[in-house]
Amino acid sequence: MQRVGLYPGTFDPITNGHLDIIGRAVKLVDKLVIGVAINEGKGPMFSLEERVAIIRDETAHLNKVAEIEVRPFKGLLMHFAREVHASSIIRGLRAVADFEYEFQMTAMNQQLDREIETVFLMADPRHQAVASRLVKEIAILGGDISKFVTPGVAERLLLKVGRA
Ligand code: COD
Repeated sequence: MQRVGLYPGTFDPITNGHLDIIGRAVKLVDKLVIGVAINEGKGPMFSLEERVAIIRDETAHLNKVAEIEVRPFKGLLMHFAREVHASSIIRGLRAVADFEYEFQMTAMNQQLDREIETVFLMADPRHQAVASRLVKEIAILGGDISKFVTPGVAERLLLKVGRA
């Protein structure tokens, strides 16, 4: 049976930290679904369509390792996980600060569906501090974002904040 993993997130925009997790996750599953949450509450800078398109571009080369599908979703994560037949949910852990949030979310999700395991991959030390929110702030304030995102993402981000 095909092992399907689901990597959900807001990805506003996708960073080198997210891409590192994706690059490692594709080695663990036959198919990786990257679930892009609408997450209007977070007031995303990039529209859902833009975030999906960026991720498709940035992960196309990984399709040779495992099948990758980038899909938007709204509503409950566990409903979406069932819809895509995921047996695991992949999350990245950066620091202790992530732990409490992730722990609570996983505990709640497990109450909703005990068949689906959440798997945590530790952030690579090189990307441990990278967060979409901070990358956007640096871009807006005129800093160099080239260490945190790919050249393709940097170009779109600088365009978005009027620096290109
Ligand atoms: N290195 C490694 N991992 C990283 C890095 C980095 N530098 N940056 C981020 N990550 C990880 C995050 O820890 C996370 O695991 C993942 O990448 C995605 O991160 P984000 O910030 O893009 O996405 P989130 O955390 O905002 O996503 C939250 C969800 C959309 C998954 C969540 O809100 C959700 O499930 N929403 C659906 C509604 C629902 O089901 N609610 C009930 C929950 S109990």
